[in-house]
Amino acid sequence: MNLDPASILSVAASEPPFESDAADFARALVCGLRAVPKRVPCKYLYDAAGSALFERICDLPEYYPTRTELGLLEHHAGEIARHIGDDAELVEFGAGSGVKVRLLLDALARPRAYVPIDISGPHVRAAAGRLAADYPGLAVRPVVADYTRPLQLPAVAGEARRRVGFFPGSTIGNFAPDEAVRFLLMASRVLKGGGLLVGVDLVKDPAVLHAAYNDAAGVTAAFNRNVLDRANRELDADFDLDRFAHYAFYHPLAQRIEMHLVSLDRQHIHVAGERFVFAAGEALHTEDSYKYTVDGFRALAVRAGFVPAAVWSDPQQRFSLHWLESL
Ligand code: AVI
Repeated sequence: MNLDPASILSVAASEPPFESDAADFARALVCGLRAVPKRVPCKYLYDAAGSALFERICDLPEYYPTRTELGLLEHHAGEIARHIGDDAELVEFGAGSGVKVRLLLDALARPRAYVPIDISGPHVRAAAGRLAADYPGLAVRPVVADYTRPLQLPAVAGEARRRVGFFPGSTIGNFAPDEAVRFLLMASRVLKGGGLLVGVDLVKDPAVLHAAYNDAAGVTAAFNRNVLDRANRELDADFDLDRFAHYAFYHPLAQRIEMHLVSLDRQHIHVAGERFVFAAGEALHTEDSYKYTVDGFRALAVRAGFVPAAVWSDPQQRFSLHWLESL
């Protein structure tokens, strides 16, 4: 394997094999429909339509994580910047809309480079293009990759003193705890000598959590059902969306929201040429969203070799931002 930084960057900047294409989706969905209970990995919720619906979720009155995290970034930007230090290279796991990373970049002294990593080439290049236009002195180096897999990054930008990761939105909550440790182990390796700023949703009143995943406008339900629509569009499937109910609930012992699509009657479905039966009431499990206590998340980070150095949370203790050092 050629690990020359230039070649890594050029491989990573090409289109496939990293795009989550129809063949990947077909394999994952068929395999998940054969399983008991039926499931599909949550990353397939995010095609263009799913990503647009997720952006609408972020603005919903019931969905507190996005605005709470934005508030934390705004209020504590100076202190966060002091932890990160001058002349940093910022690596974002997932290419967001850019709103959150701009708050960080604006607070940092001489940020040298921004490296957004995302599985979607068009998405990461669009995010990179927008940032590059607004921050002329910043080296913007998008990487097309699945950051849940072992990751090789290009060498730290020439003038940067250390590499710092940014993983906002509590996306880490969509990993099971053991997967989260695996991700954090990889992150602590690529961020050695720097650190990671990570957003983590907190355990709280189940009624607040329930409302956040069962909004009155039905946007989360549409986001959930979109995975079936995507299968119809991409895999020649024949899901009838009206025969599946959005079902999201909080499991307090597991500390997670579970999201499912429940079949309203007995039905047969075809996906990629294969036939599947749903019993009335049978569920397709589409997502988990784990919630942590502050101490619980710090313990998880320690298992992955990080040193938890600071944490910020809102007065209602709904959301937390952790600064973890990788020595
Ligand atoms: C992206 N992720 C952190 C969201 C969450 O809250 O787990 C995805 C989401 N699913 C339903 N609503 C939002």
